[in-house]
Amino acid sequence: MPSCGCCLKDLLVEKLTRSDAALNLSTGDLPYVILVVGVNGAGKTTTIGKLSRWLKDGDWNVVLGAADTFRAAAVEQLATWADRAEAKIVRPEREGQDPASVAYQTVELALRDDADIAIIDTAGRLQNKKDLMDELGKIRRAVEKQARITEVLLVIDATTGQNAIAQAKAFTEVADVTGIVMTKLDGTAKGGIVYSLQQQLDLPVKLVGVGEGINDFAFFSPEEFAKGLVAYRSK
Ligand SMILES: Nc1nc2c(ncn2[C@@H]2O[C@H](COP(=O)(O)OP(=O)(O)OP(=O)(O)O)[C@@H](O)[C@H]2O)c(=O)[nH]1
Ligand SMILES: [Mg+2]
Repeated sequence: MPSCGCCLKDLLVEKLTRSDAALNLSTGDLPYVILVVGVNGAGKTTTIGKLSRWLKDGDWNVVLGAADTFRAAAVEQLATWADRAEAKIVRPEREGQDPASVAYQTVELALRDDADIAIIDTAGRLQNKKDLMDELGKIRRAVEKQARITEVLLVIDATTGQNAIAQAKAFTEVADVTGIVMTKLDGTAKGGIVYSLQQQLDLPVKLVGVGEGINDFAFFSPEEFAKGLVAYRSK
């Protein structure tokens, strides 16, 4: 392994650069459906808010689906983000409604409204809770009755450490994850796990979260990431 920071950075950039890192928004097969999954508190709802605003600013019409139906507060949190992002939202008709049916209704509204994108928020779930993990399969199947799923984004908190690998493995098995969102990279965590995720699981990191505000996200840049990581290691 080269010892100078500059060579190390270049090597990292080379290893981290992938052709499938962009969001899959060019097939023309509308509406694009994005399913957002992950463990509790990883940053799913916040990421959806940020992404929706960015899409709206790019003139995409977005519908959000509040398929986290267990807590009324979760629906309200998504509704607040929908307001900020000027997106429509499909709410459950009652607390505890089957999340798969909310997902179905979200795609239904997106089709009816000629929306470009439907983004479905899901409840946080631990990867070792079989029932909850199976529920993701049910949500997928409900969506696929009407549309293809374009992206399944797995949101991972950068402070998670090695457990991120176990999370990614388990979610990929049930939900066919297409990309990772690495949140909370604004904190002390430098997200060294990004490298392991890409290498061990062959999953691209697509987005990163760098704060709690609506603009605090970015598309993953191997260059920026490697710079930060190498600077951090050499401190
Ligand atoms: N610093 C920082 N905080 C973040 C980031 N993303 C989310 N958060 C915070 O993390 C906390 C949890 O975020 P949520 O978006 O509610 O996470 P969630 O995955 O939807 O949580 P559940 O629905 O409860 O599973 C909130 O306080 C967010 O403001 C980020 O990139 N940086
Ligand atoms: Mg949430």
